[in-house]
Amino acid sequence: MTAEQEQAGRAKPALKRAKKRVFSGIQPSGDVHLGNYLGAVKGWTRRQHERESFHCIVDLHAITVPQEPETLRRQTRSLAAMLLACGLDPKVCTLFVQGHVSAHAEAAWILNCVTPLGWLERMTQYKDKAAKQESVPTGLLDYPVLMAADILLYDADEVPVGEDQKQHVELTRDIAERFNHLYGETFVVPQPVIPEVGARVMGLDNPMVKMSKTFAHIRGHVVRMLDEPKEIERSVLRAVTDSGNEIRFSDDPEKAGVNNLLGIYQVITEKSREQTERDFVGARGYGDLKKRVAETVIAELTPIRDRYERLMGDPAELDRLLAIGADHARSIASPKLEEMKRKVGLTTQAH
Ligand code: ATP
Ligand code: LTN
Repeated sequence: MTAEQEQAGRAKPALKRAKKRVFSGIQPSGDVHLGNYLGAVKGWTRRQHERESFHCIVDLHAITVPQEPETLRRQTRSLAAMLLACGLDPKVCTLFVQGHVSAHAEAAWILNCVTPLGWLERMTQYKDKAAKQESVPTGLLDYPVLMAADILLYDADEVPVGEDQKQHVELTRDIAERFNHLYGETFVVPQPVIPEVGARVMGLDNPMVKMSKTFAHIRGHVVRMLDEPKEIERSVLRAVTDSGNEIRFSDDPEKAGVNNLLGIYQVITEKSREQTERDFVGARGYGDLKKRVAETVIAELTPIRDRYERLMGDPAELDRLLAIGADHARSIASPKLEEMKRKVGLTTQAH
């Protein structure tokens, strides 16, 4: 390493801001489900007033697996309406579409050039998704570098995600540290923020796998945010449990189904673990538990569905809000990208 690079690698004090900055993303790759909501989106809405928040609809990530263009377009707008319906307030936070801010793709290219291939090949999500494809697009392998670009362009302090994304945020930290070391202090090294409950909502049909858009076609796997109350009731009442009748939290894999239902109830009601268990003292078996959970989910999702329908009635207004979000995002991302280019030598002027 040159003396200049060594000098550049010394730590710079963390940025001082009035509020911590948060960045998170969600793919417009299918219907939003209870796992996305409880593991990520509900927390975003709760914290948006205490943090300077950026929430991004990551369409460039969505195309790492095949997408029908018209469907992708529709889902992008629909996801924007859903996030607003869940409570993200465009006057308080920044909501935008990743592909509308070209800095993300440019920054990803620069970060690609400092990311060893072996780091990407180790990612468990890549291994899982690649195993399901006959021909693996390069973008699928590169997915976490684009995610690092998303986060680092905004100097985010915190990245609120479900448990499945923790490895990607850790990789982002490694990439940030490597770039800082090679080119001088440039990026804030972000922290993953994983909720204590709800970080891994499991499939109702199989409590050993995480609830996922990928399995949404399997009947009874997900509760979609837009499911009708009858459908929600049917899925929850059919949820796989065990042959016992004890309603309590447990790490026992046998009790994963009951644990999942209690977790869903706890995140929605915002009660403690003890209070949650107390609510089911005297319940008559899992039938009562499921009925109560179904009612709780329906009560939470019904107003969201109503707001979603209203928002989808005015697509021009949705597009206007997304354009404002992208303008603001660009005002932060563009100077950061310029700084990256300068550090790497991609501009003719060093200062
Ligand atoms: P896919 O399963 O197709 O990869 P996904 O359902 O995981 O998609 P994403 O858009 O990748 O959806 O994730 C959006 C957010 O929801 C992320 O923060 C992710 O960690 C979180 N999330 C996804 N599934 C769950 C789940 N089952 N429990 C808790 N959080 C989840
Ligand atoms: N990979 C994430 C989506 C995502 C994201 C981000 C999350 C893309 N960019 C930046 C947090 C921060 C997922 O949820 N599957």
